[in-house]
Amino acid sequence: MNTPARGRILLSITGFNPQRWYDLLSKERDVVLEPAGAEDPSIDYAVVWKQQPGILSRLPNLKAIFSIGAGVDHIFADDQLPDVPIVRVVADNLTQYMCEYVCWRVLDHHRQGAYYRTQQANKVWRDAHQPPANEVSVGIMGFGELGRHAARALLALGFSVNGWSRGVRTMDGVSTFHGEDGLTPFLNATDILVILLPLTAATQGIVDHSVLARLRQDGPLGGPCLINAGRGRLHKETDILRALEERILKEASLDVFEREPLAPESPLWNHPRVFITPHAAAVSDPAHLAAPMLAQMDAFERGEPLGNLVDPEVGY
Ligand code: NDP
Ligand code: OXD
Repeated sequence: MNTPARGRILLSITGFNPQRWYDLLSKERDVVLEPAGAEDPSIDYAVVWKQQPGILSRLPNLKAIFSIGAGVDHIFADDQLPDVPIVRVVADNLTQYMCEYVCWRVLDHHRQGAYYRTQQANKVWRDAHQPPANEVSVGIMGFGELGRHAARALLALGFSVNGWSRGVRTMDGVSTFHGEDGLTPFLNATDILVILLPLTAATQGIVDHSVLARLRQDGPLGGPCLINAGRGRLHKETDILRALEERILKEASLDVFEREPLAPESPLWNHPRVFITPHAAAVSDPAHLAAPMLAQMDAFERGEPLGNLVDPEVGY
């Protein structure tokens, strides 16, 4: 019996060098690196990060689109998408990175990292009041794959944890809230706000001044803190700066920005109470992600359903 040929892949990546993805995917399948492959009827799958708009709709036999990341806003930015399933990354390796980032930033705000860094620069020897973790509430806005894993790690560290999602989600030991009605009580009960939402039409710009103003102002840290590891266009940078100046926001850790890379003239760079990383909270490492992606294609060709599918109606 003849084994059917394995479907070919178009690799369409902008913003970074696709070579490592190419090398690993092409160990098992024929891979065409964009801009080659346009309109190629032999392409079955597209593996993408910020693909050129319109390119996917020109592939006549495309069967599925695979995002290189957990987020898929970069795919939906293309308004000519073909009607094929979109698979996103859900992987232990990526989840672990995000867990580490969230715990690192929460602990830094909790243990007064900014305060001690300033003191060190000035050779000052003075300890700050340190509340215990269980008096500090971390609120995770976006209680999905990444948010829920981060919640478990934060619970293990002893923090109080709140979660906010679109639909009803529950987790032992976590106070959960959902939807528009749940937002204010969630924010009012939060000292450290962690953003792990997807960027969609419903969430764009959601982290504005009014959200920051609703965070718990009389909590044990002397003011609320913000951590955004979701997407930059979820927040408004002018509102974050205003909230910092007004002291309704004590500190911020930002991994994502409205425009990336963050412009050199942004006042966020030099703000003493802002900690910046360059969209590096949980990087997609092909050494860990290419093999499961190829395995999904194999399973699909055996007639099994694709996993980790995105709902195009809601955009995540
Ligand atoms: P999931 O889809 O698993 O979770 C998304 C969560 O957000 C769900 O709880 C969902 O609610 C909630 N949500 C979505 N829309 C709304 C809304 N309108 N109102 C309230 N809640 C909403 O995604 P992941 O956890 O895997 O990833 C989250 C995001 O993290 C990605 O989309 C990406 O943007 C970002 N990311 C950033 C990285 C970085 O390096 N900085 C790396 C990886 C991801 P419900 O549970 O009800 O569906
Ligand atoms: C992702 C990212 O979405 O790295 O995975 O931002």
